[in-house]
Amino acid sequence: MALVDDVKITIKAGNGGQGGKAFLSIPGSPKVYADGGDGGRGGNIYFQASNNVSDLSQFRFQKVIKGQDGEKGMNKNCTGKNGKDIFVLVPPGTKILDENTKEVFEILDKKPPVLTARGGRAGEGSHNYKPDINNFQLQHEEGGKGEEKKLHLVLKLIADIGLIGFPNAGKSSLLEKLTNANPKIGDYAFTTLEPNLGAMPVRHVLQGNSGGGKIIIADIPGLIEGASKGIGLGIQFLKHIEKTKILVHCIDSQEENPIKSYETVREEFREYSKSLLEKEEIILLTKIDLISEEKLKTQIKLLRKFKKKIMAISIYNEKSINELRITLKKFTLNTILDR
Ligand SMILES: Nc1nc2c(ncn2[C@@H]2O[C@H](COP(=O)(O)OP(=O)(O)OP(=O)(O)O)[C@@H](O)[C@H]2O)c(=O)[nH]1
Ligand SMILES: [Mg+2]
Repeated sequence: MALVDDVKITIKAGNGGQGGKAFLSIPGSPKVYADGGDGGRGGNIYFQASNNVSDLSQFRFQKVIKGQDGEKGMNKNCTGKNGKDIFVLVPPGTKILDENTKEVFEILDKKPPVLTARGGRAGEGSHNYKPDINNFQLQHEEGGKGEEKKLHLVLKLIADIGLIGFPNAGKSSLLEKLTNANPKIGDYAFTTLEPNLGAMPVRHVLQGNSGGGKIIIADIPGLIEGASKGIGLGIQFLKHIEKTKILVHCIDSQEENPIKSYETVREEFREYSKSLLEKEEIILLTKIDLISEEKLKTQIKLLRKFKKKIMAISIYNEKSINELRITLKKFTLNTILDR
């Protein structure tokens, strides 16, 4: 599924419940007692990070989130129930911009939920007021209105590993092999239009660690010469790999000129940000089932000049995929233990 990383929504916290206006008169007594209870407070809306949510697609169809209203106060001094608070779960790293105040909240892992809209104040019930016996008008209060905000949510993925390279290099096929993702795969350039994310489980590596962990891998659209100037699909999606621990630079092993292919992608990186160039990187020759062993040796020899770790895989060769898996786990283990 394509990744949704930019949405606009409205949130409206619950209104406070109206204060009760009940009164009590005792037969035979001229006295009237006001006994309307207070209303309940309106439900708040919080945002909280969850590792079980991978993007913002839940908001594609749910553009308004409404908090629960507080209940009305009732007679016999009964207070109305508070509206239930809502906790909206978003991926860690989601930034929330309040479109009116321009305030920005960042939702981070292991941090307490962030209150984004406060529920309305509870209305005071008539028991707080002196009853006016003459006209039996009992005072009470309306509940306060819940806060309403227009929010702009942007997700910068916090992926551990980024798959990069020319279109058709086999990036999405590899993501599918390594993770639980089901990206679109096609025998043509620009099959992937939006970044895909997948989680690679690392349970056995983290034995003894509660619950195990997972490595998040991002597969991004292919880059071509001039991408930084908007050619092809552009480079705006590079923001999703800015924070990764390591990049896997995929090169189709059938490439006539793997050096040129490698350098072209690196050149586009340079235009975007230097930090991407400095990031740790593995050069990965893909589709090696389609070439001879000799050709593979030549390709590896050519690419040695970049002084990077070079690996070679075919999605049809389990052994090669397993070796890659082990290497990737080694590179990212510390990140996962931190989470
Ligand atoms: N024989 C063989 N074909 C592969 C291998 N990996 C990928 N392919 C094929 O190569 C083509 C491109 O694969 P994708 O995974 O869509 O490539 P991509 O890099 O994601 O392409 P874009 O999304 O366009 O950038 C598809 O037809 C795949 O079936 C491999 O190891 N061996
Ligand atoms: Mg793809």
